[in-house]
Amino acid sequence: MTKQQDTSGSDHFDALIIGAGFAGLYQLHCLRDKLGLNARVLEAGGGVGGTWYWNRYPGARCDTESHGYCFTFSEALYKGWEWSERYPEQPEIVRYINYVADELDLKRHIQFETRVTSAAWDDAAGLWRVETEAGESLSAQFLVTAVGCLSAANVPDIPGRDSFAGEWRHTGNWPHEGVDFTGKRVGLVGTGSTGVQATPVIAEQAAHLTVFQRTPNYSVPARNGPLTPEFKRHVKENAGDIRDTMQNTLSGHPWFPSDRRTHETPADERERLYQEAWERGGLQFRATFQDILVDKQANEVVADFVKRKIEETVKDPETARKLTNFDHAYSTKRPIIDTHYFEAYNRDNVALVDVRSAPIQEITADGIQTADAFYPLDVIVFATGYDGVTGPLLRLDIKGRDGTPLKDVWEAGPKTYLGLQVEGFPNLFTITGPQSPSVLTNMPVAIEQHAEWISDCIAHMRAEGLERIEPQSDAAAAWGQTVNDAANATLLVTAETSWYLGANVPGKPRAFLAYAGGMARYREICADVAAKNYEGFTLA
Ligand code: N01
Repeated sequence: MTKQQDTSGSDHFDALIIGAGFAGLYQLHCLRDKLGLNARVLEAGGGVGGTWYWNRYPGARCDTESHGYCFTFSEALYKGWEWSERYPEQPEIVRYINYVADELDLKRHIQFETRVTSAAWDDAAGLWRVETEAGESLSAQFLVTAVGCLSAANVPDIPGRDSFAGEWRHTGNWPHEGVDFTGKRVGLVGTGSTGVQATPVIAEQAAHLTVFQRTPNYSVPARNGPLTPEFKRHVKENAGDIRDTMQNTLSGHPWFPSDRRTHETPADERERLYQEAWERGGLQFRATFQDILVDKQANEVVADFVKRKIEETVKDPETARKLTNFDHAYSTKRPIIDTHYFEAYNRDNVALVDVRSAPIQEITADGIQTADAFYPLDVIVFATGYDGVTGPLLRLDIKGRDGTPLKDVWEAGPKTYLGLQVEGFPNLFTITGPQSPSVLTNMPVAIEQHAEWISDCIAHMRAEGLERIEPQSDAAAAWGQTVNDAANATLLVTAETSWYLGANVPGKPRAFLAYAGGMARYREICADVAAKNYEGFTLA
């Protein structure tokens, strides 16, 4: 592709894509190889992988089963890769993403170690002007963010944090060389998906591990293990069916939820079904009955089952009590699966500290001081999550028409149309953006649908000689209502401490961040909008 420049002398592209994870790679393939656009990916990291490039913490593994955690748009690509375990570990996922990038010859159009520091819409020129940390200025007609939903780390601003004499790390920005816990007293703050994965692995190596828990979480055994040759063959022979299932189910996972209702099923039968699901393990546990996220009493049945399992596993009754002192209904925060998390508390070198009843007050040079005790530490691991979904977009410092910052438009929470575009920000597309199914689904499925929709939209614009697209006010407002209605129809909004509601970041507006109506329904809505000549968008 020949190099182009705009009138200000900046390198100019048809499309700039920010991020080289699953989303950025597939978007580049769609725009460059299907539409023939001059496209470039800008990536802050030194390699492909996005969240998996940065999240190298001990125990980092995907919760989606490996045969569903990959691209399905190309059967050859799908069949050309073989996963080794039921849930892929971080290094294997990075190898997979490199396999995709190499097979599709994508790396030559990815600019690594390039952090975008701002992006501003130039209305007169009809293009996006993008600045990088290294001082480079680029421009493009289309700007696509592929920055992931969980890439802006939430490091708690605890007094004294930076006076800690030992090493502290956030799990989302883990050193490539790893952290050696041998002989160390380790403090782990946070018990979400990440803390639950890291706990048993750190416990194996550290002299002592203290887990600081603010909110207890439900978790179900993952039951990871190597894939059998029969299963690998089954996956290759049924690639098409697996893809169909993922595209037509609520969550984008390679299974359909049961259509059973809790209170139409006798109690002993429910217990048997939950026991079977527990033994099978994995996220599919929550799909044993169809009503656990909409019926409070049905949810109490499953919550009680999980609570009993934890109580049976954890030997110390006081620790078990702290681990089951739930403040939310089952699965209303991101459901967790684990490998020997609760068992880790039976080890002599692991202790649980409840920082809800006795909050962390400060970090000193030697450890963590809570309201009722001091814990001497050599290493602190913050598994404290992310400024989810909106955070990665807001830190790009995006300015739309008239220089309006995105953060002003989203002051009271995100406003989008279909989670794909924002009014006042022409030609900006947000892959798995706020108010799309994003974090409620299996990510590669959501990413494929978004990247294809964006690519089809740009193809349509090119074919029709159109240069700009942005949402209409009414359509965006109606979509906001649809998103709220979908969330309010579930128990998801009752989890007061959920990052789905932005509750984990001080000062973040309270708004449900994703479309909860299901991936299959969302796919239909987006297809319908496109079929109706991009209804709700203004194209000029
Ligand atoms: O983060 P989280 P995460 N003092 O926000 C606590 C995805 N993921 O990194 O609940 C003390 O869930 C906080 O407490 P509370 C997945 O979507 C996927 O674990 O706010 N504690 C909570 O316990 C997941 O949901 C995979 O009261 C503080 C924890 O830190 C998302 O990433 C693996 C605190 C944060 O939990 C985020 O998961 C891992 C403070 N000041 C993650 N601030 C796989 O697919 C926060 N906490 C495998």
